[in-house]
Amino acid sequence: MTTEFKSGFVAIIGRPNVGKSTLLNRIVGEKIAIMSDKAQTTRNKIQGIYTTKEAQVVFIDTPGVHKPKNSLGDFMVKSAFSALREADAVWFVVDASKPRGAGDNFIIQRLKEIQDTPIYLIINKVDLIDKDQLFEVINSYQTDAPDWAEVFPISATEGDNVPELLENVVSHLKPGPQYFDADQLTDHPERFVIGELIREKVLQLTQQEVPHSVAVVIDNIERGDDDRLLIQASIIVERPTQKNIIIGKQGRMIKQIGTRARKDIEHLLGSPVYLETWVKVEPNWRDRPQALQSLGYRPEDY
Ligand SMILES: Nc1nc2c(ncn2[C@@H]2O[C@H](COP(=O)(O)OP(=O)(O)OP(=O)(O)O)[C@@H](O)[C@H]2O)c(=O)[nH]1
Ligand SMILES: [Mg+2]
Repeated sequence: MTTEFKSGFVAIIGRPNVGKSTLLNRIVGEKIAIMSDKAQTTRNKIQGIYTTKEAQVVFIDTPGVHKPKNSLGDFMVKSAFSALREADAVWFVVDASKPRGAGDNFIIQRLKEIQDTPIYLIINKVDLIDKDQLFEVINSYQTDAPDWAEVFPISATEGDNVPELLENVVSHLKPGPQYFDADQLTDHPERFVIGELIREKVLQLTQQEVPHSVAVVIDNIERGDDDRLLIQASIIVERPTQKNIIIGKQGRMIKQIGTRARKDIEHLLGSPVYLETWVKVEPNWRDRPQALQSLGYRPEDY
């Protein structure tokens, strides 16, 4: 007897920095969504595709829900909530090492409006707490909350309980089509992932407002004579002072960003890469609709 193929969409939502993208990457087994210890790392919805012989799950990683301070932030939060509309199940991810806060409650209010879609409570970063604290953490999410379909304590970095979580979600899938090829890991083109990998290095190496003020555009990709891929990218910032920081003393910072990004891009593409970067100032781009549009933050993508 052959069993019918099953599929479905799972939205991953939560405050910034709780580990949503780390969880997505662990499930698909590749870095398709960038990660950092800075809040608001993810800016677009990113689909991560998990395929077996019997089933396909499309996970939708979303930007962390926060109080927007500019049009980019508005875009991010709207994108995050829009994923709920597409979902057959919702994973609400929280950080076990932080108390339930106003940000969690804001999302929970929205989750309470959802009907007929199972909502999982995923308590991430359990590696950071003592085992005997877990009960209290779980308890703190029981009042004034939806009826959780499942509660899963996990560690996205260590992998604890992630296979069990995945198995659980697959077991609840309904019969459905295979939306993507079995070897496809994300809905975004390579060009997007390459730009994100460069932005990840900026996030990891810079502080305060700089990481938030940066966007990356891939201007050109071509195969060189020596079989290396030549990739030309622009790093966009908002102010000349930020440009100086990105370039660094004697160009040391931009060199470090480039070296680290190149390694990741070579891993992604399986090809040697020559990466050329320019830093450009576009004042106030995070509040200019046209700039947002051209940098890939498009409301029609909600
Ligand atoms: N100790 C520990 N750290 C984790 C775990 N999961 C994620 N992190 C760390 O938490 C930080 C944030 O991870 P991300 O995956 O970027 O978080 P996010 O929820 O996608 O954040 P935004 O995109 O800003 O919404 C990174 O420094 C991760 O290494 C975990 O299970 N344990
Ligand atoms: Mg993220």
